[in-house]
Amino acid sequence: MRIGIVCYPTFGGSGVVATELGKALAGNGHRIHFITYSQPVRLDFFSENISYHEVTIAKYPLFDYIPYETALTSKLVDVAMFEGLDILHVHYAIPHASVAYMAKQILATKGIRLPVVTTLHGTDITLVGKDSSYEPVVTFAINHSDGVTAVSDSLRQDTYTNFPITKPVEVIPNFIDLQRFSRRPKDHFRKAIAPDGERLIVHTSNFRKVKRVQDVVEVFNRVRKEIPAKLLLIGDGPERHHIEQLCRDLGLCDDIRFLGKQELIEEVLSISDLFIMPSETESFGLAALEAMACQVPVISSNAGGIPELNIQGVTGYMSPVGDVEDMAANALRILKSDDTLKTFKSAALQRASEFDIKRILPLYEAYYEGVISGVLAD
Ligand code: GMT
Repeated sequence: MRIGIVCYPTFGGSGVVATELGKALAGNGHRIHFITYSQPVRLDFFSENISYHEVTIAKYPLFDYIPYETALTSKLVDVAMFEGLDILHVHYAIPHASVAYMAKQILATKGIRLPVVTTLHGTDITLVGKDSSYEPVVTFAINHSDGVTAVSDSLRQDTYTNFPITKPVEVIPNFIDLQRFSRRPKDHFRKAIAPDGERLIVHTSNFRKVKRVQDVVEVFNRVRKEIPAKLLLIGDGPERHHIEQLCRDLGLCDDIRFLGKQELIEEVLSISDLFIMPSETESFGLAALEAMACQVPVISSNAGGIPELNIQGVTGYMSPVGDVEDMAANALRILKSDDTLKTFKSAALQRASEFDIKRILPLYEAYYEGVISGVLAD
């Protein structure tokens, strides 16, 4: 198939899923065209089956706001016509689903059919999308996509709750490349960070409010009072300044490292003992899946789709959002004994293997085929 992929090219979960999916599809012989405003961060290798089309935007003094949607629509029309796309897959509803609809209508006037699949990722439904400033467009665009997928059953339910959706929503979960995300021997790295054998706790996110990074620090503070431990915070975002201040206020600066955005995240996960994800909402929790694939058990909230990944008492523990006391008690249950930690580590990997990209890729391929053949069309 000749497949166009539109996504945010950043470190965000939806961009990572879109890029990894495109790479895997290319590996299976499909011809992939990424259409984004900059090169996706995970598009880090050359393949004869992958092309990257940059959306360039002509600036004009009249524009206080750059009309990105118009430029993206024009680019989609151009790529679809020139490359003969069979299907267009857009990730994150805003603004990609409505842009895709517009491109599809323009192509229809030229006698070209371009089926569109929209994948809902999370905050496009649970947070931003349901705001009245976006809702009518998001509803229309979802209802007029030829196929709609959500990354968890929880997100599927949220979609029906938050929007008057008439389209069937297919659940295709996030996935993991177990070749890349596997525990590697990195003892020298571990010794440098935890020289006295301290337990290593890790959190990765975009440091937005919804991630509740302050809870990570509060949990760590309680754990550290009981056992020697260090915390690694990976990523960057609007809340980082407040979190740094909290670490200072709690006197934790010597035991917490802010590592910023990391491309080789699997290397940090390889030396970690516990991952904390206390999110307010989380449609799936790709960051937790990446940790589990590297044999890192997960202490999380029970928000959104997390219970579809993290198994209570097996791969980690879940607590109500904001319950840092319970999260800390659960973290200590796992970390206090080497044997318990070992059992949780191996269960985490076993669970992650169920989301192996080799299992999920055929689901997308079959779904595309259904959409192209018209089986799933209105
Ligand atoms: O929250 C993020 O990290 C970014 C966000 C996105 O759409 O870029 O991630 C969402 O999509 C991921 C991939 O499908 C999911 O694994 C995340 O759970 C989801 N984030 C939220 O729902 C908050």
